[in-house]
Amino acid sequence: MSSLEYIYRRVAIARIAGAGDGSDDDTVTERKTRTKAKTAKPPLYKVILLNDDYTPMEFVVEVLKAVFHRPHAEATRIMLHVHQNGMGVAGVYPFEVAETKVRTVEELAKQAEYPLKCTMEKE
Ligand code: TYC
Repeated sequence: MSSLEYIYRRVAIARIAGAGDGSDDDTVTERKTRTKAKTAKPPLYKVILLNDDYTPMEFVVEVLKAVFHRPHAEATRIMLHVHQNGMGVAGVYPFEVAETKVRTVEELAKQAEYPLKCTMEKE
């Protein structure tokens, strides 16, 4: 008997025996069906601006507009929040984006010789 014939016979026997319908005694090995949709969820990081006594308010507003793409009114609101509360969230991003924004803010502040500081924190 060829191996193909052998397989056909096994299948025929299994059918007659009531298998071949996905039941446990089927000859086919099955993988567990995925029951939950696989949603990739990258961790997000808050970019936090810190208050200080020397960086001008207008400079912080311009940074929020240029680096964090905040409209003028929202940039002003965030800056005032930081001014009054000591710190505030400028934006929330995946790790590498947040890292780049922190570095950009620090570079702009350094160039302008202001002590503006910025950190990041996992959400
Ligand atoms: N406190 C600063 C001032 O009075 C303004 C300021 C706001 C500085 C937000 C930093 O992240 C900051 N000029």
